[in-house]
Order: sequence, then C-alpha cells, then structure tokens
Amino acid sequence: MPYDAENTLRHDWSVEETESLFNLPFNDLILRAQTLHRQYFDANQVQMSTLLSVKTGGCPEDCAYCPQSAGHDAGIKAEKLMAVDDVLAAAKEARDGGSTRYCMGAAWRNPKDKDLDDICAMVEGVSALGLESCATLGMLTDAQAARLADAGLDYYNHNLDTSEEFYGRIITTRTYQDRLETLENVRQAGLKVCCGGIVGLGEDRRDRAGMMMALANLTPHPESVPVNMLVQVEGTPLAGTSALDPLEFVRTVAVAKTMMPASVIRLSAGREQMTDEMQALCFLAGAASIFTGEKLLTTPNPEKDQDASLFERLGLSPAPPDDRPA
Ligand code: SAM
Ligand code: DTB
Ligand code: SF4
Repeated sequence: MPYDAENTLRHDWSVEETESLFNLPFNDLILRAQTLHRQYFDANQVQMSTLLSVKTGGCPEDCAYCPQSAGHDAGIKAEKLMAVDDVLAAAKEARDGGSTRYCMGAAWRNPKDKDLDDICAMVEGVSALGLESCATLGMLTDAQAARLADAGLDYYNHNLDTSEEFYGRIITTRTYQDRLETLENVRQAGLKVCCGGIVGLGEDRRDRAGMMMALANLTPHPESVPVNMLVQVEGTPLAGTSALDPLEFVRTVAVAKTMMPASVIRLSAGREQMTDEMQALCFLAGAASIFTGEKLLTTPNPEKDQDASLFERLGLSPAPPDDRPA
C-alpha cells in the first residue's frame, strides 16, 4: 500500500495517550499492532540490514550507553576512517549474505567536510553494488545532508534515543534540539529518515512513551524506526543498569508500530541478549527488520546460522528493499 494513501497517520500524540497504549493488556496491544502492520506490510517478511563501523572509537560525545565515547574506558581503540575499498569489500560480502541495506556508522560528533569525500565515495560504491545505503555520522548541517543526498545516500540514521525529559541523564554534550535540527536537515535534503531510540537505560514507562510520542509527532514519520535494547558494555556509565523486562521491550515495539504503522520498525541492538521467543514476539508486535552480520558496530550480534534457523522456525522470509519514495 502506498505511504499514507488514506492520510490516516497521526502526528498529534500526547504523552498520556501514548502511555495509555503502553498500559493496554498485552494481548490487546499486540493484536492492534499486528493488525495495523498487515495493512502496510507482508507480515511474514523481515528485511535485513548490515552495519559497519567505518570510524571507530575516540568520540568526543558523552552518551552514557556508548562504548565509543573517548570519556569511557570500554576497551575500544580509536581508529581512523576506514579505506573506501575495505568498506566496499565488506559491503559486497553483506550483499552476498542476503542483506539489502548497508549502514555505515562513524563515532563522530559531526563529520568534517573533508571526511565527506570518502564517505560519499563509500555511498556511491555501496549503491553500485545494488544495496540501499544508510549512514550515521552524528550531527549534519543542511549543506552536508545535501551533499550526501547528491552522492545517492538513501537513509540517514540519527536517533532521539530517549524522551526529552530523560535525555539530560544520558547525554550532556548535545541537546535534544540539536538532534531535531539534524533530522530536519536530513528531511529537507530529501533523504529517508531512520530515527529511533534505546530502551533499558534506566528510564521509566513514561519516558518510553515520551520518546515514542516525539518520534510519532515527527512529520512525516521516520521511514525507519530502530528500537534498540541497551547493550551493556563494561566501562560505560550504564553498565550494571537493571535489565528491562523483555515483555516491556515487546510492548515498546508494539507501541511504535501502532503509532507509526507505515514505518519499518527495526529490531536493532540487543538481539544477542534476546531469546528466540522474545524475538518472535517482537515480529508479532510489528518489527520487520533486523541487523545481520557478526557485529553491530562494536558489540556482537547473533550468528548467521542462528538467524537462518529462527527465520525457518517462524516461516519468515527476507523482505526486498523498501523502494517507497522519501
Ligand atoms: N555517532 C553517531 C551518533 O551518535 O549519532 C552515530 C553512531 S551511534 C553509535 C548510533 C546509535 O547507536 C546511537 O544513537 C544509539 O541509539 C545506538 N547505540 C550506541 N551504543 C549503544 C548500546 N550500547 N546499546 C544500544 N544502542 C546503542
Ligand atoms: C541504531 O539505532 N542502532 C545501530 C545503528 N542505529 C547505527 C547501532 C547499535 C550500536 C550498538 C552498540 C555497538 O555495537 O557499538
Ligand atoms: Fe559518539 Fe555516537 Fe557513541 Fe554518542 S553514540 S558517544 S555520538 S559514537
């Protein structure tokens, strides 16, 4: 179905209304999310994307969850930007393994204009391999977003991460407003938006509702909404945070799908820590994409065989690339 053909997508959610979705009986919430999901997607297809950290570690930002912050002692060595050919060799391998989108991440507050020469060459090479491209490089100016769009970039990932109220507990080196400005620059450049957040940071349900409200009130909705479960890394300030109830994670996926039914909800970081049963519930709640490949950016991800067996057991097949216009 075309994106919002019947103009049914809402952008005027309140936090109370969003919280009331979280408070629904589990079965009612999941049924609602799955029913909406089927209006827009084939419910038995899951898209596969692969990540590569093209510039690892030494980041000047202080995101409390992140092993790549220079301020955290998480054992990640700061590296330079990778060579274009090495990135393209890894992208080819991902494509041959069935992935349809290649996502390049850099541990930057923002890219320098001269960094974009190589990044644009990576984007062009990834597109030439027949893959969709995505990049996540930190904050972007409008001119930088336009340059990436000119190079043929399909998606830009920039997350809100959490609610506006909880945000200051997690990051102090850039504001919620900074993030919204980058998202606006990305949208204005005609790129598709990949924007989501993390749960399990020690936030409460109202914060999860606040994050979902902020995402769903973006107009238009982000085409892609990653829902990450915190991967706790020793040496980061959030290591040792009480684990989130897995069913609360499933609820978060279902609320995202209910509020943004035409968007692809991505089961992102944290799958390595999830049971197959939990992932199955996430697909039932409307998640329609995963990251494949042995690593996310710096942390482990399930093995290829494990994912293949999960797809087989659930009767899922790989989804084709999403060619809806931005
Ligand atoms: N430096 C850029 C930025 O922050 O926008 C791009 C890369 S950054 C690693 C991309 C996203 O990964 C973050 O916004 C966050 O949502 C997610 N992330 C980072 N570390 C994580 C962790 N330990 N667990 C779950 N998600 C994480
Ligand atoms: C997103 O929301 N999740 C991905 C992607 N966007 C870039 C990143 C997850 C990173 C998990 C921690 C790590 O591997 O370093
Ligand atoms: Fe840097 Fe991004 Fe990690 Fe924050 S999430 S510390 S900006 S790499």
